[in-house]
Amino acid sequence: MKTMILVIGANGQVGSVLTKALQDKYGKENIIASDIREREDSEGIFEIIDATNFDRIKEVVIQYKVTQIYHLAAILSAKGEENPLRSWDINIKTWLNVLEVSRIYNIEKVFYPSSIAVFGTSAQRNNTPNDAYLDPVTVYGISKVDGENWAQYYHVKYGLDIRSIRYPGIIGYQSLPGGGTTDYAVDIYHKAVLNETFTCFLKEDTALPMIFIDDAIRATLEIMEAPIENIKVRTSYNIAGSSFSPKEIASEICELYPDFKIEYKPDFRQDIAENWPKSIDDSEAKMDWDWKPQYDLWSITETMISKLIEQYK
Ligand code: AKB
Repeated sequence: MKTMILVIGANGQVGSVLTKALQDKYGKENIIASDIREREDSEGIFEIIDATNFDRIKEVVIQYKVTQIYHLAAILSAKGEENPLRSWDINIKTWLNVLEVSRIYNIEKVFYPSSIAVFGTSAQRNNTPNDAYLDPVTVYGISKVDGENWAQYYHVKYGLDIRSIRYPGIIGYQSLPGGGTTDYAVDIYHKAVLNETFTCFLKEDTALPMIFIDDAIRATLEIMEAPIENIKVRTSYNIAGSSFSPKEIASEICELYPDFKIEYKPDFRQDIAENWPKSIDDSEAKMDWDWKPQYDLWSITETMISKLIEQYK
């Protein structure tokens, strides 16, 4: 059957870059980007979908004879704490709608993004293993643990081929993330290029797992292309890029911008970060589908700065 891919949440930090990567790989005519509103610069097929509406997802799946769904819509960790019940409702309802549509219309493959936010107070914080005990401290984290378990349930009970990655904080230049705890690691580069002082909402030595957008997108495409027998974890796979603190990013930025200034004003996001891993053990992803990151802190910094200089010209 012809591959037709529906991307839900195509306007977000991952969705926008992933949609382009899928268009390059499968052809623009085979990718349906969707979100609650259309982006001015969107190219190719676009459909408005509010993923809390089951019938709307169903309509698009039938209209385009969709064979794969990437479900990227979610409210992230920091934003989610503003209205926990609403965040829960959106994160879980949209996912259950996607799972049900996929079951009923025999979708071949589904992608579900999980997060390092699934880990909480009980997991070891250095080199956190894939199968650590999960007791998250944010509503976003709770919804991702739940989402992973629903993925496994639909796989075991209905044979749905759902593949999932626990993304670290994603650093990219194409769009600004919204509402995450790791977002400072994107904003900091914008401030550096604009020659502005950066006020960081985390303490200087708060290390978190991060990944460059190119690695995150490549990991997503690779797990989705891996032979089915290689996918042994049906909740979600840890993947690691590189781990670092605000102070470490600032010191790399100073190599390129010696006058760069950072000040620290930790807020409620510090508590979230303190319950997340400092670094991640991704040996299962490496073993099962050959995952390998390519970017370290220095290559992320060089690429972010040169791309942002272009953008701000
Ligand atoms: C967030 O900070 O909430 C996200 C994530 C780690 O999933 N970037």
